[in-house]
Amino acid sequence: MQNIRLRKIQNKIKSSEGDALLIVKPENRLYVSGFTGTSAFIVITPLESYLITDFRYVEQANKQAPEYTIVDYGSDFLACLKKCLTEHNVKSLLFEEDYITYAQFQSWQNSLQPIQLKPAKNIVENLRVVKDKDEIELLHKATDIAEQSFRKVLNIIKPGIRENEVALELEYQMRRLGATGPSFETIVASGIRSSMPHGVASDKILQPCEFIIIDFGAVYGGYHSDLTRTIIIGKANTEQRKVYRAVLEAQCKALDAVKPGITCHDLDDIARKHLAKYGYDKFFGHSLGHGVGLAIHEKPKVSFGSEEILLTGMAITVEPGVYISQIGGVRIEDLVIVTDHGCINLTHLNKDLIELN
Ligand SMILES: [Mn+2]
Repeated sequence: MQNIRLRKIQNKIKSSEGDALLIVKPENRLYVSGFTGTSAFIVITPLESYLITDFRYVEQANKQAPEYTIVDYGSDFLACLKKCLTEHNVKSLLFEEDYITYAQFQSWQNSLQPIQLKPAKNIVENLRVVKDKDEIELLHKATDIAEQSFRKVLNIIKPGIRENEVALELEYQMRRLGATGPSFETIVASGIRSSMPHGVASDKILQPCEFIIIDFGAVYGGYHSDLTRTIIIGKANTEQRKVYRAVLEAQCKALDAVKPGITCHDLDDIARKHLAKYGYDKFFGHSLGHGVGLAIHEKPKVSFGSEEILLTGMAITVEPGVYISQIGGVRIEDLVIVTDHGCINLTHLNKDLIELN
């Protein structure tokens, strides 16, 4: 796969204003090379590809990135980079403008003269947006791990335990099942805290009859899963049932509409309009979803302002929510892959309101 990706990048460089591309962003580096280490610089020219790293990673890079010439930069990375670029007659070097700090830019600009640095955006990200078969399999596995963990953790949720105990248990189970870590800081937001869409687990004690939003995911093979379920300990009251039903219906409507060709704006609008029927749209203050892959949030943006169009092979979340101060919040999130005629939902957990005894 990496060689196909590399050829595509090389074609992009040929039609760009640069002679080479420098990749530093970890997920882009992993995507184009297969290298999982935490420190390396990738240089791609239309004909060559280099992975420049230090002593710690040379052996690993040789194993993981066979498409690349591995270079140990010794003690001076910039001198090594300049030599490599000069040998290939590179006059302008594209760099990831949304990742490099101003300090790095200045230091590179000084050291690499007379080579010009050219800001570039989304060269690799635009390729990452459509997932191939291997990537979909990893997303599937990452989702399975999260779901199995959730089922186990449901058994320990009861009044008296703390939100962060639930989060810890989920993360422990995910690691046991092969995850390299959680996709992000696990959200367990109960009671009035559930009206904070991103309430990470706190030391709040779970109480009966409160909503508990649990938003979490596992990383597997570099790929992230992302799912949310809202549960309750004991029986939900009429208002809680109404909020839950509205969110679930909005989510199902949006899921039914996922297919190639629809704009992200229109998809978002379907869920939002449905919530409006209940008067809840004003409590849905975030986007419907986002792309997921090597990063937890990546293209496309599935939001009201987004004109991006869904394509077969995209991986997106569909996660409407309603958050009412003092009553609490509900969010339901699935991760789906866009297919030629609709989508495959990777998330299989039941979506009826879970009322724990
Ligand atoms: Mn999400």
